[in-house]
Amino acid sequence: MRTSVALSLLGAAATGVAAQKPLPTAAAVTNNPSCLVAEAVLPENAWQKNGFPNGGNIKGKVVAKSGDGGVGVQFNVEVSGLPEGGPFTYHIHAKPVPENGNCTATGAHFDPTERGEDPVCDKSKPETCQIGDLAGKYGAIPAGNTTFSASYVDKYASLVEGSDAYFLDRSIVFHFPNKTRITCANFKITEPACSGSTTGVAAPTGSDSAHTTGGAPSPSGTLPVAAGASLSASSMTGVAAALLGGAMMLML
Ligand SMILES: *[C@@H]1O[C@H](CO)[C@@H](O)[C@H](O)[C@H]1NC(C)=O
Ligand SMILES: *[C@@H]1O[C@H](CO)[C@@H](O)[C@H](O)[C@H]1NC(C)=O
Ligand SMILES: *[C@@H]1O[C@H](CO)[C@@H](O)[C@H](O)[C@H]1NC(C)=O
Ligand SMILES: [Cu+2]
Repeated sequence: MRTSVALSLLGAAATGVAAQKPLPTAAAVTNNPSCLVAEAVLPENAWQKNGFPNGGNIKGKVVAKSGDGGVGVQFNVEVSGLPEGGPFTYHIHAKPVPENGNCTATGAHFDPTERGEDPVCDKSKPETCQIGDLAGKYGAIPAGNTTFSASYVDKYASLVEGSDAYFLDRSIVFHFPNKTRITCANFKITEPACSGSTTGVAAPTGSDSAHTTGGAPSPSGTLPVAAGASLSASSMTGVAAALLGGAMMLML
């Protein structure tokens, strides 16, 4: 009796170690700048370029803007011309799409909390999912649909350049059920942050290795900065912009 109790306790402790390794949790973002709008527009004929004759004629875009009151990011997803099959997943990936459109070069899912792929995302605990796993958190594109639209607010993504959860210098990738990449696009800022927007440039947050790998180009367009000033993204790095933003705040 005593032995079996001890053994079962030991067993519980052993499985407990494996099963209860806590997943990191993403912090809710509350300081997203208002007015800023970014879009990732899927390219024409991507399925042919990527070598999938059965890849449909997929078109569409993912629009991202601040949720109400700066809380999270509202994503509006609209896709048409989906191929047969499914369900199709889609995610924010860690790196931008290069000039040649190669979706494989976008790397893994955007995962600043480093929770990894396993276990799969539990929709009821979105804070424990990869920030980039939008299909995991809000649902994949169902099988048999040639069109898909969805709109939701993700609390964990950031539009504040320099923060770990900032994703506008990254990409969105759509997948076949076997994970092969059908099409992909980069986010581009189409509307700058409002002047007087409370936030826009984050205080520098120290090293952000995921953010600086691969020489990721800044999104084209303008960077949101304090006091409504506009700076050309191509003329400076995000770090320089963040430092300048900090300096401007000191001056004001
Ligand atoms: C696409 O990118 C992947 C990963 O970087 C690379 O291995 C592959 O050769 C690239 N394909 C083409 C056609 O450039
Ligand atoms: C699936 O397709 C139907 C008909 O085209 C459409 O009404 C429905 O909204 C689509 N489902 C989603 C999730 O977009
Ligand atoms: C994945 O699925 C697509 C669509 O059915 C197919 O064209 C492609 O060859 C598959 N890739 C692999 C590696 O099985
Ligand atoms: Cu993906």
